[in-house]
Amino acid sequence: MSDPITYRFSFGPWNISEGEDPFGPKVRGDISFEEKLDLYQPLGFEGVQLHDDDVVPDIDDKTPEQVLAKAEAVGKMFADRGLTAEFVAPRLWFAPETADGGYTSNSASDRQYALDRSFQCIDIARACGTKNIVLWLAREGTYSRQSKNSRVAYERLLEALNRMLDYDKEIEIWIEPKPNEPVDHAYVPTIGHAIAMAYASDAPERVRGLIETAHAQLAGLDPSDEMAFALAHNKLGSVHLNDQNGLKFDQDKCFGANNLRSAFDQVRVLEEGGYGRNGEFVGLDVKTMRTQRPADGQPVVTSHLTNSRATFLHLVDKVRSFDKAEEQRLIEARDYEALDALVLRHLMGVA
Ligand code: XLS
Ligand code: MG
Repeated sequence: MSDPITYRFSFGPWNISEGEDPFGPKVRGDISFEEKLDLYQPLGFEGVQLHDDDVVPDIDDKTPEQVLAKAEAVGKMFADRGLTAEFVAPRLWFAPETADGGYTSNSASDRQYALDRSFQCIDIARACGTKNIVLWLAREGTYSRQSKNSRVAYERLLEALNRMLDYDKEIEIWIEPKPNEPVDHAYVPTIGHAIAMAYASDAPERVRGLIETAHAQLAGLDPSDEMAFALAHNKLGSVHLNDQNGLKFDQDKCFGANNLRSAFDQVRVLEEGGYGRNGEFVGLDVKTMRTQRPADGQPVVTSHLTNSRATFLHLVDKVRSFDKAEEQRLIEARDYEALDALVLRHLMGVA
């Protein structure tokens, strides 16, 4: 028996929010990037998930030298606080050049912008201390099927992947699939698509996936099976644990808040699959409710982060303390009703 895994946790600065949504403005006070970084360790987190412009704000208005200098300074801020940059993702959905997508845009100059921005993101990642690049392919898809040739789009995505892999031979790229939002249909909706892209690339060993619970649920899939599929291919770069109440907008609810059984299933697959043994982070991608007020004396809400982390750890205990002999007996007896009830009773803490 190998030693139990000690899990390390990460979140992104966007997970501490001021409550703005498409229907209303901020409801909580502003907080700077630096102040957010100060919160990580006390909350029990050591990994920082990043977008390129979280590291270097106003990136498009800066010279390459200014961009690098800023990224190095931010790397120092992490080191000073005992933090690790987990990954950097190019934000290819904000600039006017990405209105029609980045790598799959119909405009050649916009596709070039996306590639240049991705190369710059790689430089930023290296300068602030990580070799991991996440591609959440936000606008790589369509609102109207006739607007793009999807076969060509897949070729363009693969070419972009290969250009990045060639630009820096040490980076890893983790594709974060999501089926919709902001587009109607995205080109890489599931981990199966992402892993197919990895194998088709010029460096399959350097392309993996990042699975977000809610994204799998939005695709109508079981997040734990998606994670198991990636683990079986040794391609689970990271996870974004959260939850989702049905087929709605991407809610980023607290882990386990909507479906505790599904959260247990995910933790079980991760724990039993050895996730974390190679330094992988347990990443969260959770938002607090807009209604939530900060605790007394605090400028921001962080309880959604600590609650999600605590739920994960409680579920690790539940996985470790599950009656494996009884599980095996019920599997052999093909009594899956009893097996299901065993899980529920275990989660409820009743005999
Ligand atoms: C959005 C994504 C995003 C990524 C990072 O739905 O989850 O937050 O994790 O770009
Ligand atoms: Mg995410």
